Amino acid sequence: MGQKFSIKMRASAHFGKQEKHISGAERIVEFASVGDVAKDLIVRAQTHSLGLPDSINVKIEALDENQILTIPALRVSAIHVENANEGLEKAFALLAKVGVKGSEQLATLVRTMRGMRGAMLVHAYSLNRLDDLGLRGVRATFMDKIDQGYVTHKDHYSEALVLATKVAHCPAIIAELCISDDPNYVTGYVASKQFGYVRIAKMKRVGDRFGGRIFFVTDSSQLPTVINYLEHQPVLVTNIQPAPDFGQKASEKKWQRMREVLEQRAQAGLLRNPEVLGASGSGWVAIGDEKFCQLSSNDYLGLTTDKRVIAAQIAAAEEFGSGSGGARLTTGTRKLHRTLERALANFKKAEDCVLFNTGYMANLGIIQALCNKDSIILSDSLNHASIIDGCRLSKAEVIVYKHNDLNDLEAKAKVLSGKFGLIISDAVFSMDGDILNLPRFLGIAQKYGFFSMIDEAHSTGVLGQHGIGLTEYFGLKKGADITVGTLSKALASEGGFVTGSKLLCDYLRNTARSFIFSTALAPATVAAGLTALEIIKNEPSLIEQLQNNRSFFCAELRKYGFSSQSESAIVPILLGEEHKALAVAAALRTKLCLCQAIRWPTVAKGKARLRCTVRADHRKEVLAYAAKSIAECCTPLVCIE
Ligand code: WAQ
Ligand code: MG
Repeated sequence: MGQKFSIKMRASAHFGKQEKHISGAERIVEFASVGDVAKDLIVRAQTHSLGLPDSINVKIEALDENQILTIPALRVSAIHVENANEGLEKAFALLAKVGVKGSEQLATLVRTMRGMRGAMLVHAYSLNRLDDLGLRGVRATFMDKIDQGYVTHKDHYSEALVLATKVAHCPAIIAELCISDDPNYVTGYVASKQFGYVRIAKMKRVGDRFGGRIFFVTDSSQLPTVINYLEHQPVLVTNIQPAPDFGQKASEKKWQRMREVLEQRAQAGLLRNPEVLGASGSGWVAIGDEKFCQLSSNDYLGLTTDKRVIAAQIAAAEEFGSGSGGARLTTGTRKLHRTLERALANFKKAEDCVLFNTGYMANLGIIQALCNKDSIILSDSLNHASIIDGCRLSKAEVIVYKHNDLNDLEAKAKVLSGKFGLIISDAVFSMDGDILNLPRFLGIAQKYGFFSMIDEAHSTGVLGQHGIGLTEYFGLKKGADITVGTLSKALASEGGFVTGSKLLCDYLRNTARSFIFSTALAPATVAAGLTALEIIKNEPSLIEQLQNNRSFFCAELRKYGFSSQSESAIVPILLGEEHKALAVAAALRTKLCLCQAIRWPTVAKGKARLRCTVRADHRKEVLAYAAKSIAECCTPLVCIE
């Protein structure tokens, strides 16, 4: 064997004065391998999931052959535990065996391990920290395993076993405790010469950001020797055994990730478990034996319980059957589908219309059909998930602009002018209720040569004197190139649609995959939408009623100190923390108001809210009562608006 060299790699990224650690690794290799291994480590730095480094340090030094200690790896075992608490308990019990006692103190120490670069040296018996190196801690270096075949990816287990073996052989260190600082890596270990390297399946919950290492030192007078050994003594570890697993059967193990995700969501107040609602009527809904004021429905005009809509639905089912029995391009198209498409085109003052099965599928299908990997899409940061998913599916380059910030949009559009692409925005943002500045939006699309696309899910039947939507609201002659709408909100049925030029619609019927490969909407569903549309056309007073209710409700809320100003039917009350939103919603339940707490992933984490929706069929007394109840339920808490 020839002379050995140590190779160390450290990669980081700089943000102003701040340095972010990306990746670090070290090897001990023979001279002939230095080049290859250095290259592997650099590639590892360049491909780390934490991001691209802007600085990579590689240090190569010769080692004194006589100095190198070669030691066999600690013996390894693994413990399966159900959760992090049990894992820590098991870890503390093992440490107690070698005299490191005090579960509570240890638990506190563990929680303080955050942002550490090295290990804490802690007195084995008093549990006081001995080093004064703060977040830097003490780093064990100059170590590697023998016969490793230079794997470049990070292998948590074998790297940890090498370190643990070196540390366990340090004079005056009796044991080690390790929890990864990677929020997704929950397996940790305790190690000592006495009980070996014991992997513990869970030492923290997925998502927890703490992590670090503690080396337990028996004799504080030995501190200089300890630090010198850790920092300078080269160690090669032999006889690394494959990672022992946790004794779970493979058939069990594959389900583990699902359990963990649900567990973690539950802890964070993010687990969904929808309420089962009963009968509904004008502005109310039953849950069990009680009638609630319905403050969370998108049935903005209250037409889902309109007798005419329901009668049309029944008649269509009786005539055409309960389902359409085929896709639109095969055997699913009935006269009703075309009639509704023409009626919608007419209502939106467009040449043509294509029905989709949901608004979600409309966005998915349209965006994917229009754009490919050579296109660009400019998309508002708060656009609906269906738009985001459509963008992803299209493989286009997506440029997200600041929410409703058309200066930002214009700046970005200007740079990209000349490319083929699409600018997309919700017309009314579903969780904030704010409205797109359509004239300016269309102006930008026109000026820089992009398609304009808006999603009028929450403005159709709501905005403009006749409920036509944003174009009418702004008094424009011509709307966006591509206008998406839904039948499932003001139009009291279900399904999505797009209106625009005949060329656009012919193109989509031939290329939009979510249209082509879905069974056509059921005739009854189409008939309900068609009837609701006729009602809206004949009774614009419904929209006026909705708008009156909306301004009344906002004014009532303002009486209690809220800043509610919405122009749409959506009136959000921002609460921030997820548990807080859940608490207010629960309190409102006791007052017979049903108002949904909206949480991640529907809105950003920490931006949970009540999403109140006003309907045309809410009575004023009920809205006044609801506003008062909301104020009472929010009072013990602080709203962030
Ligand atoms: N010397 C001292 N402390 C270190 C060192 C080092 N060379 N490297 C890391 N640490 C400390 C530091 O505080 C880190 O924040 C913390 O340890 C965790 O480091 O069998 O991945 O690299 O599957 O995130 C355990 C493997 C994996 C269990 C541990 O540690 C298994 C891991 P990480
Ligand atoms: Mg780490």
